[in-house]
Amino acid sequence: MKKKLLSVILSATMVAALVTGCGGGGSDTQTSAPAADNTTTDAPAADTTSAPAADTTTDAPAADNAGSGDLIKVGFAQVGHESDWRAANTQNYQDAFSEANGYELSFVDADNDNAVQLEAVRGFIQQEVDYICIAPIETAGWDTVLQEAQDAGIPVLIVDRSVDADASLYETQIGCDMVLEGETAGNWLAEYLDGADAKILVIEGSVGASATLGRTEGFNNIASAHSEWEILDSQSGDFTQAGGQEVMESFIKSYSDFNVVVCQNDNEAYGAMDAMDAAGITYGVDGDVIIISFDATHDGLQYTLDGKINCNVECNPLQAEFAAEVIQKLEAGSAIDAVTVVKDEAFVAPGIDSQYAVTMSQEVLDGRAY
Ligand code: GYE
Repeated sequence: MKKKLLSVILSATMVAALVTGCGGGGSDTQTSAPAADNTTTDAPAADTTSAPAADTTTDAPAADNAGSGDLIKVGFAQVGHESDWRAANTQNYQDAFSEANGYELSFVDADNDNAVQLEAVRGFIQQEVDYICIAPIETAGWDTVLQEAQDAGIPVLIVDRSVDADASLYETQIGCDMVLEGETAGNWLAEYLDGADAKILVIEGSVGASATLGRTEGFNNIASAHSEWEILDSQSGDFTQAGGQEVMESFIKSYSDFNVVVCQNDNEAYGAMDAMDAAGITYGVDGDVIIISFDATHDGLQYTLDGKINCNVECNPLQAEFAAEVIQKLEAGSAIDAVTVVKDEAFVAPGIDSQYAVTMSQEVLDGRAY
């Protein structure tokens, strides 16, 4: 199943897709819960996952070669296992790219190490997989290896985060609009504060990740229009709970006067809450400090429902169906969208009304699939 010719044809369709300015393709993710069994591996070495039960949660067109023994080989170079979001995203890929669905998935957990991720992609090229999905740890540094994949005739899908490489080096990009997420957080804060002063601490995600860069840019776009806001400090918590806790502990040592903490994912928020609990600082709707989080995973929304996180901006990790759909289109020789934007919502604690967010309820939480 070599893709050399197809890749050339696709470059033409990609240009057409870019010119028509596509985005989204109605990408409203409403998939049901992935299986609870999380098979994320820690091993950086390429690991061909065995097929989980034939339980697919995607709406993507069924692979017509399912069961024929002619599996489509997909290599997935995943960021790591830093967060609940990531675990849900990995599970979603393993479910969607199962043998029962017609795929042989080679999964590599790069453990947030750029060199390991580049090595994984080169391994997929050597294995002569049919498609490569990359969730890039950082935006930078992809040109050479993407060129190598293109030279080998292997189409690449950039998933979750984005790259700053030339778009002609990959087929498509699928993911959430991180700048919009940051702007939503900022717009909600402006609405909530209604002109009151803000002294803001930001716990950023991993350095150089598009999720970090985009959320920071979006939030700053709104903050710059509010002279009554001051961003006191901004440090990376690496999208982990331990990182969030560590950064918050150091913020608490350095700043005695703050009333907003922006955590760029839920796990960082859990760590920040632990640090504030230990220091006797109150937060949430009944506390002194407003907490904004991103991801809106199940546990993050539980904290939002409990009034501990004031506002939680979603990033939907259930994105594999879009990747599968693109691959099926490429298999069929059909045109694909250059960019698929996975849509997000935002959620606020009970008692808060917002034009930017849904007020949390038990019903919303019960409907959460990840
Ligand atoms: O917000 C964070 C994860 O790239 C959108 O990565 C993703 C981010 C997500 O570690 O929890």
